[in-house]
Amino acid sequence: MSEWFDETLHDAYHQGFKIREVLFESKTEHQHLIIFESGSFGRVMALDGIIQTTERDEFIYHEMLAHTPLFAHGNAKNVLIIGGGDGGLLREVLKHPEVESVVQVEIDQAVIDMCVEYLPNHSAGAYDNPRAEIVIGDGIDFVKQCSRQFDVILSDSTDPIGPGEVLFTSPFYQGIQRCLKSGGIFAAQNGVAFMQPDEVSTTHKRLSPLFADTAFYTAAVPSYVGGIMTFAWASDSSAARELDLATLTSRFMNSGIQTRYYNPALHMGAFALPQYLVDSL
Ligand code: AG3
Repeated sequence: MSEWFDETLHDAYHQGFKIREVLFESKTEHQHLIIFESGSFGRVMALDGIIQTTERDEFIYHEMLAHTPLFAHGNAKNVLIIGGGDGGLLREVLKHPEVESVVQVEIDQAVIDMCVEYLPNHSAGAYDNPRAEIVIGDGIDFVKQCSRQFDVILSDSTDPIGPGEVLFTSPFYQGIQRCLKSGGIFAAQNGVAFMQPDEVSTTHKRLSPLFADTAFYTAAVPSYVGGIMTFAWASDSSAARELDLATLTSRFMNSGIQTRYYNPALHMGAFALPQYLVDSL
């Protein structure tokens, strides 16, 4: 008899993964955590019944969330990551030689520990990198109180349900604004547009009073079902977002960073939105 993992993100539509073996399952201090071997996507990690990351397609999401803002910025020395306990985003950020320090604020120590153990290729040693500093705490408290400012801030949160909900609110975005250096860039996972259509319009409404430049870019991540995943983008200037292909290409080539999804042409194209999203802004 085989067991299936049925994702509970949407009310009347779901995706299922065959479970070959449960590697870890527990109720942590903050949420239900499961890591299992699937028949199709390699190892899979879910929180509160919602797929967070899979071995097979994580590169798409983590490369796009890290490299799009980092290459657009061009000289990010200090980076802040909110969430991202599986370590995949930290791994990609640390590939940038110009990055001197990364602070990662993750609410759930158990997610970090269990992903290091059962999804070791996600962090790939990143948590031992001397440029990384891990803070266990709630991202909203951190951005409200922090005395440091960052060149790039990345929100690698869960969906706006449970512990992740506050990371989509105006008070959180106000905290981001106070922690972002002038010319800095904020990027955040913002849901699958076709399935969670209100997320784009709500985030746009909340970010646009605070930042001169608010935009969205997209990538198709198979395990986030329903079409394109959106990433929110905010900055006090549109200069970084409007860079030309030649500049991005020379930054990418000079970095020596190897990618499997991201490249400069895709970076530029990712900001082109389908008309139903343009109309929803
Ligand atoms: N990022 C989670 C994205 C959740 C998406 N779910 C959805 N809308 N289908 C967190 C983990 C990746 N590091």
